[in-house]
Amino acid sequence: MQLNTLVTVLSVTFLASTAFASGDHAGGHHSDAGAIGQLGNAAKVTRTITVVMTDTMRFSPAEITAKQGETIKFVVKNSGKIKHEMVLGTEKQLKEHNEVMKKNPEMEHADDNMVTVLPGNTGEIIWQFTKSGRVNFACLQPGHYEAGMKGAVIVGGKTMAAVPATDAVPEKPVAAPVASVASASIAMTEGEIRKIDKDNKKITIKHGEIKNLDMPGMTMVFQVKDPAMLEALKAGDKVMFSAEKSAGAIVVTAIQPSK
Ligand SMILES: [Cu+2]
Repeated sequence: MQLNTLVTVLSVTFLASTAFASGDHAGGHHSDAGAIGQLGNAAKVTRTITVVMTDTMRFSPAEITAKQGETIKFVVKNSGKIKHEMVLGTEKQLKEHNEVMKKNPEMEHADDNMVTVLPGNTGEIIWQFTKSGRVNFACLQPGHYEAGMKGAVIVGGKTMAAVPATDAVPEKPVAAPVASVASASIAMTEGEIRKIDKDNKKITIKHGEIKNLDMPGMTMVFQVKDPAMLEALKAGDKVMFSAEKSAGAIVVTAIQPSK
């Protein structure tokens, strides 16, 4: 039965991939990036800023000013001995995200507005600050945000107080898709494939809320239960999938094209 299901899923997926090949790839309905700006174009970078992260739970510099519309390349250096990350967001987004990290410490992010950096390494974020106001950043490794590992980018000439805290994260969960092909107990989540890594049996999906994991929409790297699941998939495909925690990882257990 498993095999039959898989074969069906794969063949349907193949047809769907073809259909979507030149289709739209907006898929922005779960994006919470709009409130803080957007992924920057490397060709439009006007300034490079090095941000150092330390085990004293600080960013240096912790306050950065930017012009509205400016695209900044952050070179993010981890000078400590433990893992750190820089995540851009509104304060509300960062707090929500911090709670999700506590519940799912095994999760691996791949959103454009963040970079996780191992000790001694350097990462990069290219970000365009499209709105004036305050864009916060923080390290969401467990306990680091609470310890004060945060900072802000002040965009434009307006004072911080003059800018209302806008936030695109929906208060109410988006209606859950009806479970169909996968196990009846786990609802399927909608998503768009960003990257496929066959060698490491991993798939990066920009996804909606994953109810069974109590996780809001974001872009994440998942393991796959069976590498054969990746065969007919490619970046840009819209899918429905289910994911579960298993052996310290978050694993995609079923995936199919969405209509
Ligand atoms: Cu940290």
